[in-house]
Amino acid sequence: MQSRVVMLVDFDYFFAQCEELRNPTIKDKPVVVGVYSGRTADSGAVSTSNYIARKYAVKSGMPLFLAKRKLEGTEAVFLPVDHEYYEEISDRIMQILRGYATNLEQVSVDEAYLDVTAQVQGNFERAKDYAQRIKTEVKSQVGISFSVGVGPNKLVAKIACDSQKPDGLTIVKPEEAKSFLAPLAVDRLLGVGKKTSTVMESLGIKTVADLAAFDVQRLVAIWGKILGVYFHNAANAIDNEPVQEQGEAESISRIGTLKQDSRDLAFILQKTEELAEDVAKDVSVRNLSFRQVAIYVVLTDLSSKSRSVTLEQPAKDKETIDKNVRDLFEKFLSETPLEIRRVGVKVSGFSREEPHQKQLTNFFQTT
Ligand code: TTP
Ligand code: CA
Repeated sequence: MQSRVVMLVDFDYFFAQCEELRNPTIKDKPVVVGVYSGRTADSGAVSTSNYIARKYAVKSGMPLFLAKRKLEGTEAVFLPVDHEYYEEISDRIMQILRGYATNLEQVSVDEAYLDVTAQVQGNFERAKDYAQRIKTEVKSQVGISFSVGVGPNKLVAKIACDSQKPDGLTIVKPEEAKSFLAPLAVDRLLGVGKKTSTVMESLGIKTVADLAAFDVQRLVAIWGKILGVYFHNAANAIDNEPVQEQGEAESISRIGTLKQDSRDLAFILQKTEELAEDVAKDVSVRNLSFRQVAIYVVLTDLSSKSRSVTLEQPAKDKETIDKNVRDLFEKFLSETPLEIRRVGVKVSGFSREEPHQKQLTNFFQTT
């Protein structure tokens, strides 16, 4: 049987890279993005940092005052998180990635699995060129670099990606997969947390190779059938989880910032039509129909508002989005004297429900 070709794409130092994109003059300095709790000027925690800051041992989750101390005497730049902006960048990249894959499964704001088996005809040499092409495309279109791991399944692709960052491209062919995992510590496998790895260590299992060689019946006796078999398979680089679209039953949206604050309907609609085009593309790629159209607005005083309308019939086309967005904005502008700074377009109420297959990863949320 032909092997699947699965990619895991993970954007490099994502929040900090977005900040560099917005302001390239900070690129050569340590950049730290953090959540400021507001109690004192320096209270809060580091979300992420660029690789220059990481040289000074700055880490995600570290208190900001500690990061400041480590970067003393440098020209370090500290910035507060701006999730909406990162989501906007993330959406643009995901949209590009989606065009390169049969299936795309977004796992977080900066990570997605792509099934590209058909696109590269199951060939891992081709997969390398293909991954390079996607990297070049995203870099030139959006300006963001990412690392990518390619393997015969999600498990191997993820670990391959983690092995070389930033701007990495790591290919693990099916016949290399088992030996690639063998020397790694067991806790590199998804689902093997601190508690599990301590028990495993007491059984003499330290590396993935140890786990692969361990009697599967004993694993089942200790962890039960589902987990025991999962551990055995994972250690042997076997993972049949499909790459599948997730969370699409909720909504599809795009947000953008106007070139200048405005109350001019035509000017605003120019932007929302761009956004609607992306939304409509996404809707069509996923073969959905929507029943609700909504707008999202950030005003000059930074307050945000949304308005929505329910359609009489499900629709799938851009014109329906445009028309309803226009109606919603006409009404909205008559209700506020303020200028608009950012706008969003959202559709929801999808009528085609995909059977929701239970994911093995769901078992691990609490470990
Ligand atoms: P990661 O992918 O873990 O990290 P990263 O993208 O910053 O760096 P790299 O992949 O190059 O190692 O996390 C993605 C984003 O999630 C990150 O940019 C910021 C956010 N994040 C937090 O807010 N808190 C955290 O503790 C971590 C680990 C990440
Ligand atoms: Ca990342």
